[in-house]
Amino acid sequence: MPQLKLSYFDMHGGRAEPARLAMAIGGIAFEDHRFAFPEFAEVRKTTPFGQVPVLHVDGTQVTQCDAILRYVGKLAGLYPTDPLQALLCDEVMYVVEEAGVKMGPTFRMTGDEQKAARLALVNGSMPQYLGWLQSQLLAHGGEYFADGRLTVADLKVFVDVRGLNSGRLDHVPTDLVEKVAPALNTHMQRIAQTPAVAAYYAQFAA
Ligand SMILES: N[C@@H](CCC(=O)N[C@@H](CS)C(=O)NCC(=O)O)C(=O)O
Repeated sequence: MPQLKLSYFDMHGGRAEPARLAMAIGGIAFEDHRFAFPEFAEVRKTTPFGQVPVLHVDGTQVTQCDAILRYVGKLAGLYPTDPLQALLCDEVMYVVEEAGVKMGPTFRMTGDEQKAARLALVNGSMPQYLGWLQSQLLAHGGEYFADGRLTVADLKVFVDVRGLNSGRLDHVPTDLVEKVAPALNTHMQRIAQTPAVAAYYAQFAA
């Protein structure tokens, strides 16, 4: 197994969290390099695009959260080997990532500008992508997004839905998911209760 070091903010969410979960579930040893927000200015000087997450694989640095997630998912046995199931998995991951890209600029806004930008998403693209995710989930049996089992796609959506529900995103109502795609909340709760996921978060409980 390669030496792995994953660098990201010290939070239970965001773009590296699905990869952390995948490695924890798969029992893949890795260095969990977490840093506080004020340290980001220094960390980003060491990354190719001034962005995180980055994964070091035997000392080689790689970027792009979904490429990282797919790679560690393969190591952890959480990425389909069947090409069609892998495609379904990738599709879900890209949809979540695209929604994150739309949300990204609003983190650099404040006040009325942020409110207007976030409400435009809440009333526009967010119900659309959440509704699509829900329909995909239901179309594939309602439990998992692909391969009839837990995959990295489930982890990606789990982290996203938990973030939307958390109240950490000002102007995004905490009941948005429940209103527009309640099956995603049921899915989120089921993933949270998966023994390996529950054990992962239990180790952080004070
Ligand atoms: N395409 C990259 C985007 C990474 C990204 O935007 N990361 C955010 C944190 S979640 C960041 O570093 N933002 C700082 C910036 O873009 O200046 C990926 O998929 O990993």
